[in-house]
Parts: sequence; C-alpha cells; structure tokens
Amino acid sequence: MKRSLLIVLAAAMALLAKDQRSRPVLDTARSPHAALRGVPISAVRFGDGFWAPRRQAVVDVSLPTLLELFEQKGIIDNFRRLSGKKEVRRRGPLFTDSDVYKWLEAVAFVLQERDHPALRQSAARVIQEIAAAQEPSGYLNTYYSRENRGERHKNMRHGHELYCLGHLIQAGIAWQRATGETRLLEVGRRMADYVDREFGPNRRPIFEGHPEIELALAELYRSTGDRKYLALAAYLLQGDPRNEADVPPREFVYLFTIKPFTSRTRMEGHAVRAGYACSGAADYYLETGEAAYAATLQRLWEDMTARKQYLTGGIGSRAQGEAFGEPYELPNQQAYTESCAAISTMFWNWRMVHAWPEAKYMDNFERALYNGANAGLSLDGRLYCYRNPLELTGNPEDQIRNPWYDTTCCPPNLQRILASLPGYVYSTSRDGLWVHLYHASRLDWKLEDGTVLRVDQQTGYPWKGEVDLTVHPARAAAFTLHLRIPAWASPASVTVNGAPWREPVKPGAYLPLKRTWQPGDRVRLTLNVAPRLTQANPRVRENLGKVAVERGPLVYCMEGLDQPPGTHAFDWYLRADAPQWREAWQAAQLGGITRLEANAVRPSGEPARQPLYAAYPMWTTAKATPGRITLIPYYTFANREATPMQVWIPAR
Ligand code: FUB
Ligand code: ZN
Repeated sequence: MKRSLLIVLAAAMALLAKDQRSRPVLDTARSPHAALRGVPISAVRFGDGFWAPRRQAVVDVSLPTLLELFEQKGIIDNFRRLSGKKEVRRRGPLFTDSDVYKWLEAVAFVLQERDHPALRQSAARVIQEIAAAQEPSGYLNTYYSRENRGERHKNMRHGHELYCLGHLIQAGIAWQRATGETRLLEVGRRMADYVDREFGPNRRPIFEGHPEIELALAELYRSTGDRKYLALAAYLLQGDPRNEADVPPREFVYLFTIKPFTSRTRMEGHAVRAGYACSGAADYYLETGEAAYAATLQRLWEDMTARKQYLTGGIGSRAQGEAFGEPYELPNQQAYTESCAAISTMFWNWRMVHAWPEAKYMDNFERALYNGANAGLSLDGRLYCYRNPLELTGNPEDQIRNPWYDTTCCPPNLQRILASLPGYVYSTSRDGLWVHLYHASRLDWKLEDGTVLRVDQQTGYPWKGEVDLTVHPARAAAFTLHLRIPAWASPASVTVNGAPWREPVKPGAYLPLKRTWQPGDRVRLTLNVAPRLTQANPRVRENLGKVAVERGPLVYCMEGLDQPPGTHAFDWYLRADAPQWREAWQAAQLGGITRLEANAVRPSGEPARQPLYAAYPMWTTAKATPGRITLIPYYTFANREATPMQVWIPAR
C-alpha cells in the first residue's frame, strides 16, 4: 500500500478512536426521552482526593490480581478449551464468563481515562482468547458448550446465558470507546444477532432469569443505531407468556422479568436482578418514553427508598434468595446487601436522573457509592466483600473480606464502577451543565450548543464541605450551572465571584445558577458536613432506640478495637442529647479518614455475666459510666482485624 494511503488510513482510524472516546458511559445523546447527556470519562481528569487512592488501588492491585486469579482458577482456560488451545475441564459456576467480561469492561474504563500499556496488553490477550472461542454461528458461552451443549436455552430461569452475553456486549462497547477497536464488540454483536435470529415473538420464546442483557442491548442500540437490539430488550422486558408455563408461583417473585416489567408493583426477589431489571427498564424508557414504564419505575424507586434500602444504600436483606425482605425488614447483622446490589442501584439512579433530573436520584447514587459499594473493596485493593452487613460480631470466621469467591461477581463490578467514576460527575442539558458529584477534577468538554468549557473543581470533599469551581467557557456564554445540593447538606450556601447567590439554596435539589459566565468565574459551594445523627423509621424494629452517625455522604460505624479498653462496642449508648463531637483528621489511619468521637454511657456491670433474661431492669442506663466512643467511616470496616462493628448504635 502506498505510504500516503497508509497515513490517511491511520489518520481516519485515530479520528474514529477519538470519536469513540468522546462517548459517555451511558450515551443518551440521541435518546429522545433523556433530559441529560453524559460526559465521557476521557473529559474528566480526577486530581488528588478521596477517590484517587481507591481508584489507584483498582489499577495497581485489584485488576492485575483478579486476572491472576482468573488464570489460577481456570476461568480464562474455559475459553481456551473451546478454541482447542488447552484440553482441560471447564471450571467454575456457569456464569464465570461474565466475570471476565466485567473485568475487561473495567480495564476499558481505565483506558478511556488514560493509556495503561500493561493492562491494555493483558486485556488484548484475553480478548483474543474470547474471540477464538466463538462458534461460527455466533454462539459463545463456555458453560453451554461441548459436554453441556444440549443444555443451551433450556435453563433460562437460572442459566445466565443472556446475562453473560449482556456483560460481553458491555465490555465490547467500553473497549471500543477506549481503543476504537471493534473486535470484542463484534463478538458480542454476533452472539446478539444469533439470539435475535433464533428467538423472539414469532420464533422460539426466550427468557433471562437474571436481567442484565437489557441494559447492554439498549446501549448496543445506541452504539450501532440498529433498532433490533432495542426491540430485543423490549421483548425480554415484556416477558413472553410462552415462558410462564410451569413456573412455580414463588419463582414469579424471583424472576423479575418473566411477566411484563410494567406489571411489577414492588421491589422483591433477588436484589441484583431487580436492580438490573429496573436499570434496563429505565434505559428502555429513555428511548421510548412509554408512560407505563415511567409509572412503574417511579413506583418501584419509591418502594425501594421508602421501605427497603439500608442507610448505606445497600439493598437485599435476606441471604435466602439474596433477596429483598418485607417492607422495613432491614436486619443489620444478617443484611445480605451484596456489593453488586448496591451497584445496581447506582446504574438505576444514573438512568433515572437522565430521564428526570432530580437530585434525589444522585443523592441515592452517592449514598451507595460512598458506603454500600465503597465498603466492598478493601483499602489495599486486594480483598472484596460479597455481603456488606451493618453489624458484625467480630468472629474471625465471618471472613467478610476475601480475595476470591466462587461466585466472583462483586470484584469486577466494584472495579468497573470505580474505574468509570469520572463519567458520573457531570452531565449536560440543552441549557447547560449539571454537577452531580464533587471531587478535585478538571472537566474539558463542551456544552450542547458547542460552547467549549473547562471546569476546575477544587475540594477536599467529602472530608470538607467547601467546593470551589472555576468555570472557563472559551468565551463569555449564557448557560445554567446546575449544582446538586445533597439533601443532608443543611445549611448550604453558594457564592459566585464572592457574592452570595441571589436565590435560596435548597438541600435536596439542583441549584440552577443561570447567568452569563465569563472565563474564570468562581463558584464556591459550602455544604455542612458536621456530624449528624440519623434515626430509622420506627417500623424498622431492629433500629428502635438506636441512632446512626453520618458526616457528609459518609455513614459511620463503631469498631470494637477503637473503643475504651476492656469495653465491648455493643455495650455503649451514644449520648444523642449531647454527643459533643470531636472530629480529627487522621492521615495515617485507614488511608486517611476523619475520625469521630462522641459522648456515650455504658451501664455498669458486664453483660456476659448477666443471665440471658432477668426481671426488668437488668440493663439500663439509669446508673451508667460515661465515656467517649470512636467512629470511623463505614467503608473502612474490617480493614484491620476481626472486631465487632455496628452502624446503628443504642441511643440515650
Ligand atoms: O447470579 C450470579 C451472580 O450472583 C450475579 O452476578 C449476582 O447477581 C449474584 O447474586
Ligand atoms: Zn456480586
């Protein structure tokens, strides 16, 4: 080929790659019912701050070690045996392919931010193994092949076949957006085409017991423009009556999409499945605006947040079925609260805020981000929680953090959410820019009218409540800067170029700063991050008479090893009437935290020496010894040694 032609080709490829890198995590640019559009990961550069060490641990430790474990456990070999590169038995549960795809998606998000040659090369090798394992028909699943080939599409309720495909498609899209390469996406697309060809309303029925593919198909539609993928998502969300024959009634609860999604009236069944189903349904709404979807989504969101969600943003109270419980059934020690379930609420909230830009969705997102999901990854990036309970007895056998789980869905899910975090800070709308999250960062992007815009955020959030934003449009421009004022941040104030903003600053809403912005204009947002006490609805029986401590977006907990020597964490009653907080920045503790101390009392005596039951009053705070208790952010629990932990503390 002529040199000039090669140069033109290379330039065209570079342009295409650049175009892909400018696509956000959720690409609603052409979604007719989206009020907001995402901003690509590549446009937001995080500086030092709360998320920097967490995200660095993902890149340096978590991603490489998980790949090593995939190799050790034979999870990548599962692909090699299909391509004939290795003659080994298949290992792991039937959904292990999805974990590899999620890992790839996380790597792709890292690369969307900046190149990382070692991770890129590792991922490229894994992609080769995956592509080589695909059948000519397009079918690809390492479990339902060879000796299990006859099981294909027969175990639709629990088989995870389309669930795996969903993760493959998402990885393919993220990889294309990171590198411009379409190889992985083509693998996913071929399998999606195979499913579309073989199954559907006028063909064979199909069903996926674990929703996930719906989100992927919606994004595949956005990515390719081919509407058949959205139609397939709609078909799966609507359910096919042919699938309902011989489903035991209790499974209807569990299988969130076996009946039409719009027939759901409450959050129930397996929490991750429900959270993903709602996310996929919100995607479908963003594309179609169907009123029945809007009504169902809002009803379910209300049910979750008013009755079934933990203070940490976690969902799923029961181990049995990894499921939601009854309204207000929110036990602390038994809380199942799978990391993936908290993450599913983040996907859902992100879609909801793009449809209906209300602060409550990103408040809820932020709650799960800083607490329920954040707790899932150890500070060193090597260990993961599958469950994130709100109370632990301190029994070392609990093994709450582990490097590996047979069902290792949570580790790569945590990786992909942290790797993609810059993509969740901003959105645009026709009238301007939306600031959802606060973190030291630089945005280099453009408004929807084409105005080139840079925004610098300087902040020590969430430890500190001040956020300084400097707005640099290329030239003076009239637009609205919408700032999320979290519901907890009372009082909050805003100044622009040093002058108080003219309208009231309402917590729990986006504050629209509408004006003509000059390059260099300064906004200072001040959020009250003083420690606060939170009470649960009295119907949450387990939390009666207890309080939780929050500071900014962070939920706090007590760990036994921080409490006065010789006392048990569970014996203390927080002086809710006069806590007399002391806040201390501890740079060397738990990766750097603001530690809290509060007044508390401890009834005299030793519960371990009391009978199990005795005449009232056996244990009261009437005669009590005062003391000071110590609290640390919940996400740091169980990072030192096995010790009792509690979020909800008896109050006096
Ligand atoms: O079903 C396999 C995995 O288990 C999924 O990723 C999660 O929902 C978890 O519950
Ligand atoms: Zn999980």
